[in-house]
Amino acid sequence: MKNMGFRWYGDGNDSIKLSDIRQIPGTTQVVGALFDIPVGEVWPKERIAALKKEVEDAGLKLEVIESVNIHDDIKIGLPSRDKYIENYKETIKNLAAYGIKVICYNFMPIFDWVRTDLHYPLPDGSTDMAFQHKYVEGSPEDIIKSVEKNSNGYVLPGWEPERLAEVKRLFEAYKDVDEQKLRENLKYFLDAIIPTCEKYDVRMAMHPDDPPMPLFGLPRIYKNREDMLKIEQMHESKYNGFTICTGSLGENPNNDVPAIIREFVKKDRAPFIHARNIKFMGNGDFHESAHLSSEGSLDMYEIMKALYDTGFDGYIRPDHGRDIWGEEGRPGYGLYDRALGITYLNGLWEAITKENK
Ligand code: DNO
Ligand code: MN
Repeated sequence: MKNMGFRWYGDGNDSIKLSDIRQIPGTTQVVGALFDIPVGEVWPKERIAALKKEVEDAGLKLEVIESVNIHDDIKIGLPSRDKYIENYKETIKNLAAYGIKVICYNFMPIFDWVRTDLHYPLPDGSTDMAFQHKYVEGSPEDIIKSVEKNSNGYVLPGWEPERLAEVKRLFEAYKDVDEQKLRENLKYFLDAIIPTCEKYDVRMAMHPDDPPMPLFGLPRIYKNREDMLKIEQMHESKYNGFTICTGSLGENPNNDVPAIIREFVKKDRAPFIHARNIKFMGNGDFHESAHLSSEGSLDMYEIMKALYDTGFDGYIRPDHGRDIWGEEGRPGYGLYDRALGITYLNGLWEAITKENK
C-alpha cells in the first residue's frame, strides 16, 4: 500500500529506531507526534521542522500526526476552551507548513483507550493487551494502578503521569457532561477549527472510543456507525473525518467494520486507517491478536477488500501488536509484531490488487 505507516514515539522515547522502520518492506510513512508538548499548547514550528527533518533524513515521510490531543476544557465546554481552540488552530497552521496532511485525535473524556491487562498471555507464549469487564467494575484508580505496574516503565499515550494525577478532579469536572453535551462540545470545536483545516488542507481524523462503550459512567460518542453519522453531520466537510480503527470498532461485535469502511471511505470521510485484529473471549471481553484473520475475530481480508473496492488512497498503519521474540518494549508498540502485521496487510493488498486487474 502506498501510504503504509508506522507509529513512532521519537528519539529517546522509543526503543525502535527510524532505521529499523525503514527496513520494514513497503513502509513509507512515520506516524509521529511531539509527545512532550503539554496538551493545549501550540506546537512550535522549530520542533515540527526538526521532527520532519529527522524522519526525512531516514528516508521516510511524515504526513500524519497522531495525536494532537484535545484539552479537557474543550470536551467539558468551559469558557477557557476558546483559548485552547485558538492554540489548536495555530498548531494546525504550523503542521500544515511542514506538509502534514492528517491529524488523528480523539474525543474521549479523561482516559484514552483502556485495557485491563497489558501482558495477557497467549497460548503461543507471546503476550498481548486484553480487556475484561470484571476489572472495570471497580474504581478507575484500580486500572491506573495496574497500568502503571505493567507498562515496563514506559509512558503509554493517554496515560501520562500528569494526566493521571488529575483524574479525580476531572471526574468532578465532567459530572454534568452527558453524551449530548459532549456532542455539542465536539460540534463547537469542529465549527471553530474546520475552516482553518480547509484553508491549510489538513484533514482531521477522529479516532473511535476504545473500547466502544461507556466506561466508569463517562460518555462515549464515537462507538458505531450511528455515532459516525451524527459526527459527520455536525460539520459537512471532508476535513471533518474519521480514523477508522478496525480493532476499536471491532471490539463491539455488532459493528460491521468492512461495511463502515465501505460507507465512509466512499464518502471521502476516512483519511486514516488503523488496522488490527482482536479476539473475543465471551461476555464482551477481548484480547488483541496477531493481524491474521485466522488469529482473531475480524476478517482482515474483507477489511482490505473494502478499502480496495472503495479506492482508498489515504494513510494506514498497523495498530497494536503482540510482544514476541523476547521484545519487552512499550506494550502494544513493539517492532516485530507490527512489522509482521505490515507484511501481512501488504500481502493481502497485492493479492487483491492482482486479482482485480
Ligand atoms: C487505539 C490506539 C489509540 C489512539 C488514540 C488516538 O486503538 O490507536 O491509542 O492512538 O486514541 O488519539
Ligand atoms: Mn487505533
